[in-house]
Amino acid sequence: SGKRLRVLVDMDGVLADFEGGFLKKYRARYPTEPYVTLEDRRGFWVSTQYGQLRSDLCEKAISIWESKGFFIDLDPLPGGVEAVKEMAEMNDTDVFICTSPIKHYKHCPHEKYAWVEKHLGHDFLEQVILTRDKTLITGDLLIDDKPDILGVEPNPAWEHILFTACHNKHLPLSPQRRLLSWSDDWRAILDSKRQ
Ligand code: DGP
Repeated sequence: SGKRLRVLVDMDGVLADFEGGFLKKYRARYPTEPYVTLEDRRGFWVSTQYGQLRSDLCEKAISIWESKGFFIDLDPLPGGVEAVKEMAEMNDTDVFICTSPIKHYKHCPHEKYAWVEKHLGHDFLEQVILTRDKTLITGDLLIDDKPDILGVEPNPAWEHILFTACHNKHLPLSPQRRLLSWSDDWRAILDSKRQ
């Protein structure tokens, strides 16, 4: 017993397959241009790696996630929607989806809400937090695939659990605890934070 547990769950790369969706649409739109396989992905920023491949590919990469339909069309990652639903049903547990919209705001914020409604249901819209600075949000856990989550708050309330993704799986010395996938023991990680 004791106080309630608050879990913050990231969206892109944790619940929604941003990397797979990006590569599929990039290859469809630019079929003759070079690309980076998911096996060869390194570093969080897709545009940075594409820019290193050839400088003009940076803006071509950006054009993909700035397009209408990109975020709503993302497939759920295996087990994520089911895990979040189960978490939300647990005693003394509050779960929020904590996601940073891209600054090209024409489609992304709308489609993020639409994705949550489509995959988790209308009532789950109550749990959505859109912020560009996750350090401001208080919680016990933040499950996120970004290795470095920085912002204006130097000491965030949450413990960052690094969710494994194609771009971070080779990092040798991540200071964070990891969740390898939604088949990994996320229930034990939640239990470890309960009073
Ligand atoms: P989050 O996963 O909540 O930290 O949000 C990060 C967003 O940025 C997510 O939609 C993925 C997206 N993203 C990935 N690579 C790049 C990039 O190179 N540039 C920009 N602007 N956004 C990127």
